[in-house]
Amino acid sequence: MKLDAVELRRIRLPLVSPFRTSFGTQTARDVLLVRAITPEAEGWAECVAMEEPLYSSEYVDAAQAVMREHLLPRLFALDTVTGAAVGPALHPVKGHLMAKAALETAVLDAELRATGVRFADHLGAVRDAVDSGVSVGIMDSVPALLDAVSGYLDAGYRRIKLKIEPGWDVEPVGAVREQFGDDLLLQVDANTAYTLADAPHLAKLDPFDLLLIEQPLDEEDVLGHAKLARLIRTPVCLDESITSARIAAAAIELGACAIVNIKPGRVGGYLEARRIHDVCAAHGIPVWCGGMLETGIGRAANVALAALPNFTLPGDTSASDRYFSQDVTAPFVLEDGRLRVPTGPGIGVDPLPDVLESLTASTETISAN
Ligand code: OSB
Ligand code: MG
Repeated sequence: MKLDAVELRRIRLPLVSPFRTSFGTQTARDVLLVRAITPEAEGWAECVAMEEPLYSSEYVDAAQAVMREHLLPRLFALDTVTGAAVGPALHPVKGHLMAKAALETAVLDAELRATGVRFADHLGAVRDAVDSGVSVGIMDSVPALLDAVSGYLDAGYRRIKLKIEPGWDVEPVGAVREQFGDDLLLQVDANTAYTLADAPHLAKLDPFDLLLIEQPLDEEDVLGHAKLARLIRTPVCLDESITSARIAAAAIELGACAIVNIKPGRVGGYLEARRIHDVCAAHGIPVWCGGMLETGIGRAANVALAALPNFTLPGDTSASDRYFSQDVTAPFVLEDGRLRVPTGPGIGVDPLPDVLESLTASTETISAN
């Protein structure tokens, strides 16, 4: 396949409600969509880099710049391009995993659409629908949190994840456990807000029988997570720290995680995400699919990934209406607490042209030569 051009499109979508984490509050998404144009087919992907470098060092303006200045010239230099060829071609450029992931995914989508293969089948999916959880932001009060959780449970979500930070942890988690009972699948995500010195405090979450605590410590503190894991009963899950299959293998050997959150954007793409899935499976470590408040474009590919065999815990793969009043694709809807894996070739969804136009802030097309 020859890569003729790539369109980089920025769209802006309001969130249905503010999403507060330990690193900030988001009220809207500034999304970079990538469209790979080849003679045979077009492919789509969503870059998950956020507006500010608060979750990771990447941010959306930088992702667009590195694509334009450093990544796309390397892809255009290839005579033929395939999804599998993107990683090796971009390997000399350090970091920028979210930018690389979006380019690889767009090329892979074009390739799979051209050959009529579903993204899910290409990755090795074994299910046609995936269990959905929901990530619930930090709220102003415990009653407001109980209200929000109650609404999500009524909608059918199969697992609740509460964002926590110092000052919003033991009390709200205890209140949710108390209100909704012991059968509720419940977990927490600290987004690096604690230190190892907080271990005695985090041990106060032990009685709530959480599925896991996600990324309590700094992204570089893999050893700290291994030490923490010996001081608390709640299983430790890593998100920010896991940037490759190699790091995942090291973290597992060190005892730093009993569970892994896989986000394709964070690890450089779906092919590396699958390698992490395989490494974890080989070590008996369950995985689940994280999210970055994606539109339907990114969500479609995530749902395909979440259909792989070792994704045994519900993911942050929520329905479109949890995020947006109008998604850019046909909406993902909850069916008995699950999202259906798309059935068309490639990622199996297309942006709705009118919606896309109405949300577009800017478009840049970069061509070979
Ligand atoms: O840490 O998992 C996270 C959203 C943005 C950045 C980081 C995270 C999240 C979420 C929401 O928890 C997941 C989702 O519903 O997409
Ligand atoms: Mg997380």
